[in-house]
Parts: sequence; C-alpha cells; structure tokens
Amino acid sequence: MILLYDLCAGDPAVRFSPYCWRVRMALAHKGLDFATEPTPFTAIGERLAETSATVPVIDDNGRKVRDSFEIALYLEEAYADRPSLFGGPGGRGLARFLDYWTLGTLHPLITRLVVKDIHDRLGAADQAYFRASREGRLGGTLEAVQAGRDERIEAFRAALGPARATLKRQPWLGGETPRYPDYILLGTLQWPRVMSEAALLAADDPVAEWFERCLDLHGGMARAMPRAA
Ligand SMILES: N[C@@H](CCC(=O)N[C@@H](CS)C(=O)NCC(=O)O)C(=O)O
Repeated sequence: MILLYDLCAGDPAVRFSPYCWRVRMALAHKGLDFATEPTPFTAIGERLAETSATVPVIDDNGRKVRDSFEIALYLEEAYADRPSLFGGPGGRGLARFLDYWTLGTLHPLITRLVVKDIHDRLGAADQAYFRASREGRLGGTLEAVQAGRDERIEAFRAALGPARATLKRQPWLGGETPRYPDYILLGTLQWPRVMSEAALLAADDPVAEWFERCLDLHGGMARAMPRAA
C-alpha cells in the first residue's frame, strides 16, 4: 500500500493542496491502493525533514518520492502495466508545460483571490505560519491581498482561455480520455473549490463543465471532498 503525505486544513479530513490532488488522482488512475497521512504545514518539517520541505511525498513500501511531477513520472515507470498517465513521451513533455503554466500563470492569480479564505480554514499553528510566510511573499496582509477580488475574477477566467479553447474541441486535456494533464488543472481548481466559497468559474464555462466531469472521475473521489461552507 502506498502512503501519501497530504496537506490538510484545520479539519484533518479537508485536503486542498493542488499538488497533492494531482497525485491522488494519478494514484487512482493507476488503480493503486493508497492511504493518506493528513499533514498540516507545520508538521511537514518534523515528519519529512529527511525527504522534503513540501508535500506531496509518497512512500511506496519504503521508497520515498517527492514533488508531484516526479511522483507522476515514478508511478508511470514503476506501474507501467497500469493505465498510462501521459500516453507516451510526447504527452509527458506537454504535461510538463501545463505544470509550469498553472504554477506561473494560474496559481498567482488564484492566490490573490482566496489567500485569506485558505488561512481561515487552517489550524491555529498553521494560520500563524501561513500568515507570516505568505504576507512576506505577497507584500501585504492577507486581507489586503484578497480585498476587491470580485474585480479580479474576470482576469482569472480570461487566463483560462487556452484550456477553454482546447476543451471546446476535445473532452479532456489528455485528448479522448483523462490523463495527467487533466489532473494538473483539476488540482489547481480543486484547491480554491475546497477552501473558498468564491465562484471562480461561471457555470456555463466549458472549463466548469469539464471540471464537473473531473470531479466524478474514479468514483467521484474529488467531488467527495466537500467544498468550504
Ligand atoms: N513542486 C512541488 C510543489 C509542492 C508545494 O509547493 N507544496 C506546498 C503545499 S500546496 C507545500 O508543501 N508547502 C510547504 C510550505 O509552504 O511550507 C510539487 O509539485 O510537489
């Protein structure tokens, strides 16, 4: 059984990390048995000091692998007889592009829409750590950074343009079937879905329609994580 160290909110059942969601979906795609270890920000150092300063980390019978993309590559190779995450080397290369696109373009926009909401759903020790580390990085209080978000939602939706155009032509980012590229963007959108009440997507957006289908994959695993009330 594979163990996934998975970031958790104040309620340990609430899992929201975009990178951990990619790995969860990849494990389910491969049909692998896995358990998760709920891991607050402030426990990563003590539990995983030897391995990583960030989650996700997986422990596959003593073999620890860190970084969501590295984990996906590992699973693809170690479980090559299971359904492919990338559909070959070309798919793997393009998935790398999506990893950087979400990291560099979408995540900074989402952060400024929901960072205070994320803070509010963390445990007390994590709240203090999160505020100190993120306010330094973002150059303002969490409240000031998130303030006026309604005016910035359209810019976020516009940034999803390449995904929207693609999903008008094909059912999945992976093509005819869901693959790791779908799990990359699913993780990115699951993060604010779980931690904020803000409606980041318009209901009639093809990206929203695709996201609903993603939530149903693998027995509805992502939908089963309730959104913040
Ligand atoms: N490139 C890494 C990024 C992982 C990452 O940034 N994880 C965040 C949680 S979403 C984390 O563990 N942060 C630790 C911290 O901020 O102290 C991956 O893809 O796994």
